[in-house]
Amino acid sequence: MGGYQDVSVIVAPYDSGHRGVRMGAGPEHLLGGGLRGALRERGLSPSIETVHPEGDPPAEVATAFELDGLVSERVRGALADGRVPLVLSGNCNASVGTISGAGTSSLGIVWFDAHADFNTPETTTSGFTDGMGLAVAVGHCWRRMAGGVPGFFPVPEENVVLAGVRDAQPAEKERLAASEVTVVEANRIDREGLRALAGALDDLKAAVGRVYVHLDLDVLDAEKVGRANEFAPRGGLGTEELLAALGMVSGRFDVAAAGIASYDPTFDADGRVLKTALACVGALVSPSNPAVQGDPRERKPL
Ligand SMILES: [Mn+2]
Repeated sequence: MGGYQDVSVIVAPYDSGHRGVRMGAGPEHLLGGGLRGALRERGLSPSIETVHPEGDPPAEVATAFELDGLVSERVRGALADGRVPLVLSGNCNASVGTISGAGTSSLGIVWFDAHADFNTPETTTSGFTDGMGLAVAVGHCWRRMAGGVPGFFPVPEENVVLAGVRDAQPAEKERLAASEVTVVEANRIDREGLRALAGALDDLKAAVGRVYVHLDLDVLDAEKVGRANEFAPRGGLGTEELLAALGMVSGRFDVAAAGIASYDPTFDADGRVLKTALACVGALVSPSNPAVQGDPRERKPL
């Protein structure tokens, strides 16, 4: 992250329009569980601001886009103040607000997720708006709603790297294959290690210098690390692997903004996901983090 002075933590503690419920409890659990301390240890003095939608009663789609608008304004304000925005949200679709606030011109997206979040209203079988976040970001659906988010403009498909996926639905796979999104599936990382991701990032680097980093915590291996939410499928990245991957991103790009989403503390009774998430924050906001640079995989040519 080049040139920033500090961090603005922007908190959107909602899941499907409901405050503090399920994954909506994640942001405040991260804050209460040591996120401030993790940032202060790095010499940062984070500002923390929580956004609240006013739409009443809450409605999944309307509230998601209302939150996007609020997040966009806070992100833009943070960047204007020379602070890098770190958005903690229940749902991944808050990323639409984050990229809007960061400005999508020459912005790449590096999206870590077990799921593709690439459904549209016409392909979803769950009806869960959260499964459409990346599709919205590249302009594939909910265009009028996204158009109401201040600063929104779709990110070109070719400027997106989706990593760690292992549970895409058939329709999503078809839509991804037909798109220019670069997918680095979890099973490919299993086989080839992080060099699969390195190649994708190098290609992205030829197109953009700044990225939004999206971290759905269910990209983590539910057995080896911990279960981030009820939707986490088998397999996934280990803690060191994810930290190394984030280091590869922050080593190549100016991280314009970052987001952490989909953390339901109910599934993390022993706090292992929390611990990993805090380490990830360090890797994202501090490229000199020795935990990242000291990883032997980072010293090998990838
Ligand atoms: Mn997701």
